[in-house]
Amino acid sequence: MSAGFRVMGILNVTPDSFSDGGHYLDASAAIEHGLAMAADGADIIDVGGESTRPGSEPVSAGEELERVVPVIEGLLAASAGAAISIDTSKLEVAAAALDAGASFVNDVTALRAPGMAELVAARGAECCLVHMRGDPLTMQDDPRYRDVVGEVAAFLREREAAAVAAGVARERILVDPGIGFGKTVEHNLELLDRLGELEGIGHGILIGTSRKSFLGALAGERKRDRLAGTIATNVIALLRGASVFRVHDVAAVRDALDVAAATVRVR
Ligand code: PMM
Repeated sequence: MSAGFRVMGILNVTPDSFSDGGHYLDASAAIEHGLAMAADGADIIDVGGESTRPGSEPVSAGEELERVVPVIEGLLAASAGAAISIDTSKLEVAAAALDAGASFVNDVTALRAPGMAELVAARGAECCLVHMRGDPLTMQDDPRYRDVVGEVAAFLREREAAAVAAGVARERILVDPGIGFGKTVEHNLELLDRLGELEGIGHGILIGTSRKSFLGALAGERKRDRLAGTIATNVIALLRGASVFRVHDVAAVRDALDVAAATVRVR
C-alpha cells in the first residue's frame, strides 16, 4: 500500500464499547474481526481492552491484559498482514502487548504514565500522542478553550518534547488532536477544519472521528448510522494533512480515501 496514508482498524475488546456492543469479547470473534479488517485494507489493527468513550470507568490492568493479549497473539499467529497497535494508557498492558508482538502504542494520555515513554523508546515502537482534556469519566463536563487549536497544539508540542527527551525517535511519533476527548461539537469541527495547523509540530497526524457522537449530533433528527459522517470527516482530514485514519468501517473509508488521495495527487 503506497498511497501515502494508513488506515487503522479499530478492534475494541470491551464489553461496554458503544460501537461493537461487546460482540468481540470472545477472543476468537475478535481475531476474526481483526483479520477481516486487514483483508479490507487496514494497515494497522488497534486493539483496545479499556473503553475511553465519554463517561466510561477505568478497568484493572489484569482485566485489560486478559482481553487484549490473546487477541494480539491470535492475529499475529494468523499472519494478519497488518501491524498491531495497543490502545492503552497502562504501562504493564503496553509492555505485555509489545512482548506479544505489537509494534505501535496508541496512548490517549500521550505517554503520561511513568515509564511509558521510556518503554516505547526501548522497544523502538511507533506511538501516537493524543490530546485529551481531563479523563474519560469527566472530559465532556463543560469543556472550554480560549483557542482550541492553539491549546491542543501547545499540549502536543509539550508531550512530543517529553517523548523525545525519554528517547523516542522523532520519526516514530504521531500526533492526534483527540476528537471527542473533552471537546464540544464546535471544538471538534474547528480542530478538523484547522487540522493543517498541527503539521507545524513536525509529525504525522492521526485522526479518529469514526462513529463519534458529534457526527450524530450534526445529523440531528436523521437517526442513521454515522458512516457517511465518518467518511466525510476522514476525507477532510486527508485534505488537511492527516496520514493515519482510525476507523471501524475499514473498507468504506479505505475506498473513499483512495479516491480522494488519487484526486488530489493529480493536481
Ligand atoms: N478515540 C477513541 C479511542 N482511542 N485513539 C486515538 N489515537 N484517537 C482517537 O480519536 C481515539 C483513540 C474512542 O473511540 P472508540 O471508543 O470508538 O474506540
